[in-house]
Amino acid sequence: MKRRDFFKTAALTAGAAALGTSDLSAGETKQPIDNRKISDVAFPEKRPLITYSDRPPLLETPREVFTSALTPNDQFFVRWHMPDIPQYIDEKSFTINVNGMVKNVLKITLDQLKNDYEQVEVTAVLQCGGNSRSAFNPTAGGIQWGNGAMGCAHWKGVRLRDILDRAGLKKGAEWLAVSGSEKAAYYETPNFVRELHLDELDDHVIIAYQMNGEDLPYLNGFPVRLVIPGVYSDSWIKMLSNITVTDKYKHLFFMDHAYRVPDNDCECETPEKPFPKTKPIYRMNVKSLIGYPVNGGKLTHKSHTVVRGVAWDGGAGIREVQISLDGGKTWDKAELDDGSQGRYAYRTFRYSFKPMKLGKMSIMAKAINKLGEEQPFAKDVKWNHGGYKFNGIDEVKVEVV
Ligand SMILES: Nc1nc2c(c(=O)[nH]1)N[C@H]1C(S)=C(S)[C@@H](COP(=O)(O)O)O[C@H]1N2
Ligand SMILES: [Mo]
Repeated sequence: MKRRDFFKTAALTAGAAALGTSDLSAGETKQPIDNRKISDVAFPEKRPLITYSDRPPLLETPREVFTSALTPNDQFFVRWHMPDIPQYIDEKSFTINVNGMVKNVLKITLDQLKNDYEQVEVTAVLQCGGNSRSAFNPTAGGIQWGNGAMGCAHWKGVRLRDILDRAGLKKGAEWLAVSGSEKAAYYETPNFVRELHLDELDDHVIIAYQMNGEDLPYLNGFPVRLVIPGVYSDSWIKMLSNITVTDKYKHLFFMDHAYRVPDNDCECETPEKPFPKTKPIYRMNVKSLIGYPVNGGKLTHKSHTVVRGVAWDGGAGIREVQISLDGGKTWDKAELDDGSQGRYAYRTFRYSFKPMKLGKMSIMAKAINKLGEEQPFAKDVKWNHGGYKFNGIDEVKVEVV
């Protein structure tokens, strides 16, 4: 399909699916809502996914996809803030504009990006800070994501650092304001602009034009997006068209009001007593997800069963994944893949066992990273008003038949 026809088709085919409501009991954080219905219809370049809205497109990846180290592009989740995404991107005239406190203002075409700079690659997890938000009780504001507002891809592009070097930063330059090609729907609505401190940028931050060896899907930010390995994806700007270098943090709406947690040790608060000071969510905490079996799945009595899933963190790397078949009383080590995808990628795990007892059973997974940080039980995850950074121990309930 031509990119030009994109939204015409999308509007015709994608109806927002009705979603189940939360079944949490009062006062506890529990497992995120799982097993939501997959939409009957698909967006262009996507298979049918869990659909929260079609304008803007909000699509979640179902659990069973998380058995593999890379998430396929056509099943990769989608999140946009603004309903008005450009309907057409002209690859010949598209430019990334670098301006503000630079010696050379740049307008980088896609051809220049692919030919005039060193090309680099990284495998990295992209996870929304609100992933698994539906676990919070009382309900935290925002999209009530299950566990699939995340994915892992192999990205190819150019170091942001190399581009800034080419532009030449002026003395006093400290911040970058980055934005995509979409516009706010009404002029009172703030545009989606993110700010990054220059000290935060390491050599792993890239402007990517390829995802898993292909052009980025339109909904994942064609033609280029920012990739910030180890960090929640709110600043992984899609359809990246503008980078403005400044000397000051500008207190923009989406920086001051979204993607922040309480600035205390537990990063927690209560609805009655919000913590007054907040900080950006930034680096991802340690987490894992079981991809097989899924909730409600059936296992065959006494047959060889392999639990599979993925684990990740903010770049320290995964040391261990443990499995519990008795509700978290005892734990046993899972086998990990060789880690060759690097410290920002999913680490896949496997655990073999034979279910010897008929009836319902629980399977839990807990990841521990190389800093010794581990996932808490879901009920022990502390509440924050934005519903960010849920990383409770994962659990699926299955039946042995
Ligand atoms: N241009 C643009 N980039 C954006 C956003 C957006 O609304 N517009 N949303 C951000 C957020 S909050 C998330 S979770 C990720 C989602 O990336 P995906 O749609 O490729 O999964 O994009 C980020 N980059
Ligand atoms: Mo997000």
